[in-house]
Amino acid sequence: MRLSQYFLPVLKENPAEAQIVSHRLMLRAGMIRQQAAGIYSWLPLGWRVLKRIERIVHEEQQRAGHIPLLMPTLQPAELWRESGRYDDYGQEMLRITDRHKRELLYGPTNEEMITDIFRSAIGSYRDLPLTLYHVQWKFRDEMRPRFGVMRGREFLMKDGYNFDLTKEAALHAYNRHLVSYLRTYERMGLQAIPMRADSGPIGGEDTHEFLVLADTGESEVFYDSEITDLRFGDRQIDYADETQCRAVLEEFTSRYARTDETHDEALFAQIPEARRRKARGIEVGQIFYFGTKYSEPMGAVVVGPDGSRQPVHMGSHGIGVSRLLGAIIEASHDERGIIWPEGVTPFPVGIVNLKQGDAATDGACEALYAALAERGLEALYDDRDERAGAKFATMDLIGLPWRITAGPRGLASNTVELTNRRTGETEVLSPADAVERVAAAYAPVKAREYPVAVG
Ligand code: P5A
Repeated sequence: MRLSQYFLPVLKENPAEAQIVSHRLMLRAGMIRQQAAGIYSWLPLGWRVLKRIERIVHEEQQRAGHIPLLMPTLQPAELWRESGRYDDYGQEMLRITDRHKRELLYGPTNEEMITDIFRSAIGSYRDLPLTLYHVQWKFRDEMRPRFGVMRGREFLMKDGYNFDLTKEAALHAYNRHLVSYLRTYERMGLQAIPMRADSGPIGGEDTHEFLVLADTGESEVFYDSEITDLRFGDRQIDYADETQCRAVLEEFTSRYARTDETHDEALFAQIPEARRRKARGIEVGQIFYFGTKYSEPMGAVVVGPDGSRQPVHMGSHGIGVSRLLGAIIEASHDERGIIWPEGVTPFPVGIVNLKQGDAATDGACEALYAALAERGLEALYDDRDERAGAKFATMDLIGLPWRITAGPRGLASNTVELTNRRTGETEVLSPADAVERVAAAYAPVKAREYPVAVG
């Protein structure tokens, strides 16, 4: 992408309405625009990152054997009356009446609708286990939408739902989700810690939230510092293997880690004092097992192996896809701007032309651009007629992990500069070597990809 032809409305001033750094930087980097309280347009740069994140979510869900579909944003009120949640959900639910006076709502979540889809098609235990998921916009009429995409009213969520014959099978689905989420967040450069939580309006006893530690987080958390040493890494997990999935759950949940809703001072006091931590975190996902809470009232039953009809055991599992942009920026920025982890960056590398209009420099930049594209790396090429300082400031603000700077002086000896956004280190290399270095930096990112048709 050539910057002269792109749409990147960066702001020079700090927007007054933004209280936290991620919100400020998303506005300044021209990623989002607020259209109403808690409702945003995703401008081209923000939309690219959103799509990167969504893609990783799809890949990891499908790696775990979960099946994508798409449900609508508007739902009929009747479904929610069947489960009893139409009244329970309260003011957070946006209720709509159509021209025929039919009651609709903008879905805050999809347990009822997926249960309806399931019961319309499945009647035998032979069709289980089944996990369906989608990535779709939700609406919650939050009392206090704030911090940009962190607490929006319209927000993008990945929500998945498992259907199993027994509680044991449904708990395996729970564990499988936990494993897939650990891998998902790490691919985004995040450490998200599973913590015992409260299930709220979704229901059930078993639930974990995934929290990214950050001072600006809305949740208060308590944990054993040892938990922050755990990494999922590149382990190969057989998602069908119950023992393997359970072992990961045990490893990541056996130490004390709870949100304030479930915090227990007496248990916490048993941890050696030096390891006790009280902090704040951003909730980027939550998994639930709620048994037959929806299947029973809604009649989602299957004929079991013994011929009896039984309600299926279910759970639901959510990732805050749009909130993740804010969480990643909170975790990865400096005073000059965003620092994207390589897994989610909108462009892998930027090219800065120090003398636009100089034939040799323009030619070298075009050649770099083409060589990177050949390696599957789409650069953002700053080909505007601007001062070098302004170009560097924009690149630093939007946070691409690598920058190649080309000017007449270096090119005279066939060199360019390659700068790492995180460390600030600059190497002087030939253009060909710079391309090789960038390609090598992205090799591990590409190695983690999983081929999927949807995403
Ligand atoms: C699980 C999937 C559910 O709704 N039903 C379907 C279950 N869980 S949840 O915890 O309530 O939401 C899942 C994740 O969505 C993100 N989230 C939000 N993101 C931005 N703005 C909001 N107002 C908002 N509310 C929830 C969180 O990351 C949450 O973990």
